[in-house]
Amino acid sequence: MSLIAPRSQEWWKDATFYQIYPRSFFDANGDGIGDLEGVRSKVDYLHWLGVDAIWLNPIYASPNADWGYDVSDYYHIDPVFGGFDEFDALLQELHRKEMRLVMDLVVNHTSTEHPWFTSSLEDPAGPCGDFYIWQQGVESGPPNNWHSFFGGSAWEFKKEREEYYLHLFAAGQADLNWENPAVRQEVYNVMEWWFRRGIDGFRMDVINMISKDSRFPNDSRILDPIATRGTPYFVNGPKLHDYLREMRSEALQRPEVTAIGECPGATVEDVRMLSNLDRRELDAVIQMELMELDHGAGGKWDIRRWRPEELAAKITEWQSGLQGAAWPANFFSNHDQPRALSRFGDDTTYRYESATMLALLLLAQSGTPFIYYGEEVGMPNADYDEIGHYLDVDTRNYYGLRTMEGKPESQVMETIRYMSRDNARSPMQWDRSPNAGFTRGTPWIPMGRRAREVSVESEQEREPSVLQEYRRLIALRKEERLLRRGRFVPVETGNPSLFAFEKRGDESALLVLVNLTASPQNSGSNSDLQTRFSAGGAPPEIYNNYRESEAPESLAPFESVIYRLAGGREERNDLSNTF
Ligand code: ISL
Ligand code: CA
Repeated sequence: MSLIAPRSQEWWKDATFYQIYPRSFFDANGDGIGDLEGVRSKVDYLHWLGVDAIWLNPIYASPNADWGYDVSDYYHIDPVFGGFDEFDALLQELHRKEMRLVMDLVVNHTSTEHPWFTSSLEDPAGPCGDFYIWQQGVESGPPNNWHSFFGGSAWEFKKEREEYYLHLFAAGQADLNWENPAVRQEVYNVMEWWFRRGIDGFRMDVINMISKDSRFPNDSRILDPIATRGTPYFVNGPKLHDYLREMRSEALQRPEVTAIGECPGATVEDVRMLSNLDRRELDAVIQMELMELDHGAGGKWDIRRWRPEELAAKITEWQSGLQGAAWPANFFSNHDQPRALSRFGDDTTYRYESATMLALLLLAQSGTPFIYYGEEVGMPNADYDEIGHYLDVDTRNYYGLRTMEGKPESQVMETIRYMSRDNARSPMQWDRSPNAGFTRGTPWIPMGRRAREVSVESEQEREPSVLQEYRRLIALRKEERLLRRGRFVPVETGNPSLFAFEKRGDESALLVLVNLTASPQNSGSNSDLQTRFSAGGAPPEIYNNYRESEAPESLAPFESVIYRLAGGREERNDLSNTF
């Protein structure tokens, strides 16, 4: 049973989301590309799993410079995914099961094949002339030194206009000029059109980058040569809050829809403003700090080692920092990141243990959790060993730039095998048949290296399994309000490999205790943790990913436990359990 009543307000706060990269989920017609009919045929599975809402990556018409994040028509579905019949059927099927559908809204930029761009290019004095960010070059070079997220200058010259246009991402993704009210109106029209079609909200792509400093200053910081340049002038730009407030009043008045913003580079302070519970610009913010744990000074391709206590500290910082002020969106994986299991866990020896550890950490945090397709079966990185198998523009640009500079190919590939976005874009693994049951054709991107080993089928047969534990934890989260909304209180364990926190309410509390490592760990003496256990022995466990356990004295590799603590009187006046 879904927890969400139809049209209830703020349904997203108690919902567990599941993110679907439609190209890779399930191919119903055998052309090798996942499609809407494929998603529809798996709604029963998602319902069985217990998720309440789906976030679908872009399905709009697109030339695929960045797999759908370069939209050429917001009012059409890319025919490889199906048409409106298939879309409406999927939406209906989800709603029949009381599940919600959130779509991607990509309006920081459009494809350079969008008719607005063509018109802007060819007719500067026409209605779309000012739809994009056009600037004169400086001394026969680009207007400034900003660098695209995908490498190289963020400016592209067009001889038709004798000007450069800005692209914070690929050259095929031109940034829209939000200063122009006509652009903003077009965006609101798109939103309203999809709301009328019946969708339940948007996940808004890089929405914190829509306002640029229109003086376009050089970024004069001393930076690693491969780092993105210019961010202080377009991340959280001068008019961002004005635009979001206008968007709320023009396009987001319906109480039943949600607006979740993706905001790379946002700090706790930024998010306390952007999704402030009173200001309500955005309902929740997807921020990236946890994903930057293994980034060095040069950014994502400059990989650094991270320590378990840093992971714990980041979660603590965000859970505590947003408390009472803003609504968190929590995730460990998405289509832009390596698989969390391969990154923060151990995808070989302790695949089950570490995948369930991450499941518990995700689902025990307050806020809205997002599970990424395949995460629930413990899919590891795709780990392709040839550059030709990588189809992501960012990965290919990185390969091109670095090998051209003379960096050894083996080193470049090692980095790519760890960090490429394609690690998490390989097809969903359904069963043991060829192509793991994803398609009867040839998959658009190769199957992950270990596709035969891990699948929904094999995980459903085993007990316990990653999949069964996800299902159990999703159900537990529905029963236990404290998991969803309890007040987060960090607990000192005296051991940097052990992460513990309470989820407190007025009368009772849960205690979460997690071993973040592949070695057994003892819970320290004289710690905060011991005081929770001292009175009357260990409290009752309501979850443990191990069936036999010596917790709390000693935790096996990645062992993860939830205890129910008796309520302390001192909590009586604490009203903040509504996060
Ligand atoms: O994945 C990244 C770089 O490879 C991130 O910097 C990512 O680009 C950033 O988080 C913004 O992501 C979103 O917008 C991009 C798109 O490529 C991503 O897939 C999307 O999630 C541009 O639309
Ligand atoms: Ca297909």
